[in-house]
Amino acid sequence: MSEAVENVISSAIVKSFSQKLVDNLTLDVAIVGGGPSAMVAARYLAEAGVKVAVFERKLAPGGGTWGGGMLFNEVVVQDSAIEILDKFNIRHTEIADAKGYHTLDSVEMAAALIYGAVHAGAKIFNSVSVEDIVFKAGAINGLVINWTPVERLGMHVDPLTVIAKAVIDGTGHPSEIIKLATDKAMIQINTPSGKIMGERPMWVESGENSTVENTIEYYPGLFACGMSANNCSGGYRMGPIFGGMLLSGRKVAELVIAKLKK
Ligand code: 48F
Repeated sequence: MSEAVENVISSAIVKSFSQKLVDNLTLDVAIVGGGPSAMVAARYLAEAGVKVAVFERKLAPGGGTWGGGMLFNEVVVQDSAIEILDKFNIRHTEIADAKGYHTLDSVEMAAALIYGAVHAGAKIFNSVSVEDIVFKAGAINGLVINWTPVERLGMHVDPLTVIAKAVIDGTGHPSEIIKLATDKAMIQINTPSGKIMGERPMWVESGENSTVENTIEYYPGLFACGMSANNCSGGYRMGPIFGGMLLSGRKVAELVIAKLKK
């Protein structure tokens, strides 16, 4: 090796990352946010042969999974979503006096969801913030992205773009992408008011069901999953129970796959 090993390493990283980014500038599906619902969606989409990438603002994908309930790093999942946990090889223990509900280690869950999505073929771009949508002639065409440190430091640096046939808002409680679409593109979304209805207070059973029900196409080519969907349609919050998130991720993948087939 004539070149210094330091340069071999640097050059390999720059080339390999650049290739990965170039390969993912045109996608079937762009997912914003790397929370639990998004990771499940990414895996199901990738397994169906869909070209999908996730753009996550933070250094570590996983969203609200890591911290469990109030930093006690355990979460709860109910029977209806156990087959998704099993698919990702996430271990769980049924609660002795609450049949149908299981506890599991939130760090194991976050790690397994990320691993499962990546190994199925989804690409994750971490430390990348989505700051806008590409909106042409009334249609959602993709995302406007920039490095999170650029966003955080308020640096005056122009972004790059990613083109996609479908966009999934998996940004959690704030529904950042749908908010951008309603505020800046001034579109009416698929809710009774045509606007984001806003998340309601805690009601576990209702929130768990509505998270899945509210996982819909909000505008042609623009879907929401997880807490973003609940915020859009005015569902209740549910705290550290995650079955609804997992089922929402699977549902949004099914909806997008059906749409892409049309
Ligand atoms: O909120 P989050 O974990 O998404 P989720 O799949 O799951 C919600 C649960 O974690 C929990 C809950 C369950 O009972 O209520 O809160 O709905 O993760 C959302 C991710 O999106 C990222 C953010 O950093 C987080 O990791 N995110 C948000 N806005 C952007 C973004 C953006 N503009 N660009 C990139 N990533």
